[in-house]
Amino acid sequence: MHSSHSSSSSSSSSQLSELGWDAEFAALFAEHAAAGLIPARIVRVDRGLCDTLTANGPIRADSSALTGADREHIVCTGDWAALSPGPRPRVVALLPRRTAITRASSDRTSHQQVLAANVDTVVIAVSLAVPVNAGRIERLLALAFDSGARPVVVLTKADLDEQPGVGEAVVAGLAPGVEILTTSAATGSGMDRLAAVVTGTAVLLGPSGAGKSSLANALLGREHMGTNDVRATDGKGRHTTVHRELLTLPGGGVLIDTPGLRGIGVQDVADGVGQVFAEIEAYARDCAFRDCEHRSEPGCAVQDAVVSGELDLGRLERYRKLLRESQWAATRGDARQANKRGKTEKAITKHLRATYRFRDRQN
Ligand SMILES: Nc1nc2c(ncn2[C@@H]2O[C@H](COP(=O)(O)OP(=O)(O)OP(=O)(O)O)[C@@H](O)[C@H]2O)c(=O)[nH]1
Ligand SMILES: [Mg+2]
Ligand SMILES: [Zn+2]
Repeated sequence: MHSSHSSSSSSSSSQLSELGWDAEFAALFAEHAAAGLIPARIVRVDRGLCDTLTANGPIRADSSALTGADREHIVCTGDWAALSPGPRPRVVALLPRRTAITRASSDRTSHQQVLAANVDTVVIAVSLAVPVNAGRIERLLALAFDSGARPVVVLTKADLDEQPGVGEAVVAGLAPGVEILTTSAATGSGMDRLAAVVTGTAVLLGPSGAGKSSLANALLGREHMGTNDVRATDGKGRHTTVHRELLTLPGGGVLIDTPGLRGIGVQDVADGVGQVFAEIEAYARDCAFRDCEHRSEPGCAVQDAVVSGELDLGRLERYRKLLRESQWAATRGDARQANKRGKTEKAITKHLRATYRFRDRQN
């Protein structure tokens, strides 16, 4: 991106920029740099240790100092960390996350689990070899939108698609305005377009067996991530990938492969839900009552759209369910404290993004 002129640091800074480093992160890192710490991007976390990439290549560092009670601030793949130099590097601090893809933890506590940090694009992998699961796609879209990253739906295994065009049409109805790509890692079709979409940092999300690691390998041009057959009986994967891992792509860009997600709980993502179901919220603006719940109230424009066949009732029900789940999780007593903090961070992130957009326009 930035053409670096010959200075002593030009080669190392261009390597960092290949990992997603930019002027904003550099500014946030200034005090760490002054303290003699080294910027490192987290590749993979393994209990108290993590693999990182730095301007001087890979470094394995001890991150146990940051695995405290505050689970949202546990080091995560995609984070930018400050490492202490020396023979036994330690993660001393994390930079504030520009975005974080977060789900409600599967252990049903109030905690949020960060799946990937500092992500620009969320690639939602959907297999064309099995029936489309509408609710799962909408959930993943809500997480992606709410994080501030840009979602893209990538339909995989086009070579196994028995009804070409049908999956595309169904997904287009679930993801209005979202780019949808059709790919096959087996034949290579659509991979050029996918490579063009993966700029900055992208994360692959989707169920086990969807073909995420196969896409990663195709983009890498080598078999780096293990892949495995799905069970013939139900098309489900075997959870082949068990760690989140960050990969640098030969054509530029950074890709994070993740293990298949079983459940995707949502918490406090009303903004994201509103973006996924934008057409429902647009109808709702014409409801007679401001607090209309779109059930049997008189003058409900949403129910009118269902009656006229413009809006699918199933989609309306999934919208309600997702909003309810998002709000319920966010208002549980033990979650309130965590959310207050989350809200502040979200607000800061949104403010920062607005600032950068503004700055971009000025350039
Ligand atoms: N025919 C065909 N098979 C594919 C394609 N992409 C992936 N597969 C197969 O689907 C199976 C699952 O692919 P993976 O890439 O391991 O799926 P994954 O999403 O990474 O799964 P987890 O790591 O378990 O989350 C493997 O047997 C792949 O060979 C494709 O485009 N066409
Ligand atoms: Mg995998
Ligand atoms: Zn209504």
